[in-house]
Amino acid sequence: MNDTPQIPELDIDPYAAENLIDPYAMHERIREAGPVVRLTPYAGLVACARHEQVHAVLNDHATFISSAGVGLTNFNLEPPFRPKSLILEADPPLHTQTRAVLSRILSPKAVTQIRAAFTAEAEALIDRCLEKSTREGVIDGIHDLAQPYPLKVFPDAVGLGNDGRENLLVYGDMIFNSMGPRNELLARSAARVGPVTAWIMEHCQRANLRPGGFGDQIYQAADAGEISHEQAPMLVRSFLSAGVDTTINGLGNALFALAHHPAEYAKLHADLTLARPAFEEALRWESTAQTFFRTAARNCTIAGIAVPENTKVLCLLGAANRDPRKWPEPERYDIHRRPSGHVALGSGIHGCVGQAVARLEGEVVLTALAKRVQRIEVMGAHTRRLNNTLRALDTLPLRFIPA
Ligand code: OVP
Repeated sequence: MNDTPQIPELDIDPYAAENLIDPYAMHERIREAGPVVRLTPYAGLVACARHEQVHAVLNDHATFISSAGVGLTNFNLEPPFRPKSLILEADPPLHTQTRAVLSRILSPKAVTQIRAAFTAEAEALIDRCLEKSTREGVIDGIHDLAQPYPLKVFPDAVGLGNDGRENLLVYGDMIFNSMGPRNELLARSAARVGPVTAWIMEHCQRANLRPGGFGDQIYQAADAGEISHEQAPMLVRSFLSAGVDTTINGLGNALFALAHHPAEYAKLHADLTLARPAFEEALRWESTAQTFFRTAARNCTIAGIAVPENTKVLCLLGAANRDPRKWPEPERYDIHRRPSGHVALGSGIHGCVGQAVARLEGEVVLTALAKRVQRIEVMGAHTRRLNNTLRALDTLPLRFIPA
């Protein structure tokens, strides 16, 4: 007699190139195998792909902790590749203290103060894209639009100088690869990162941050005694780690979704108030951060299945966001869907602290686009930039037909 539910085992490597290129068949296999499964290539790990369990794990931060790392590496067994983030890779009470500071700096109220600048930059960029599209017949949705926009507005808001911003791309690629296994992708970004880490830390120093920007505001919180002065540069590092590669790919994926769904784009063009919901639905449909891990702090259960202490729990956010148990016709990109409850920005106490800024970027870019561009034509095959965590495009050839 054995009434303990058994955990399904699947011989699936989520980091195999074929699964990074097209994760959706893999998502379905993991979701349909059970609420929690083992993946044989990674001993000691369990994976959740259904919305209910992903949501439950993310919302039980006491059982499923972040301080042992939110990637595949268990920091209880192996040292972190860089000093741990004071917010991402932290639990309460440390997390509570640092989160309060970043949360205030990135609050919806703070976002009203950057809206005008973010809007003006979006309009100028779409004008440049339209002009190039008209002149050359094709633009690249990533290199001409999705990449330059966050690389301009976010470091401006943080208060970084103009030089060397491309270092943020190299660093972001490295951080998000480091959350997966030590595969070829990680080796390649580690080889590129070299002097970039020192550049990043140098630009976390107060002297290199414009007074009044998001970065300087962290130091003001240290002046006020809310955090220590030693913690301040590490929290600026979180801005520089999490604020650029994420939104670049969120915008890139939204542009991809709209380019491949001309009827949805036509609705957006006809009604600019759909820009924000169209961006939100793109986050659900093609989740920028595909995966995050937690670590079981003690022997526990997921959906009644025993999970031993110190087990790494892989949360497949992109799979949860297409779980048919949660979403009708989950494969459809539908800008009239109101996808509340999606987990593309996480959920619970670690839910994206920059989400108001991310949504602002999505809204103003899609608004400026839809205002000026009547139709988007796909001009050829897109290519992907494979990353262990991010769903990222490398190229997206498009033509913009002016309104
Ligand atoms: C998506 C994130 C990602 C990478 C780094 C950090 C946060 C950090 O806090 O350093 S959240």
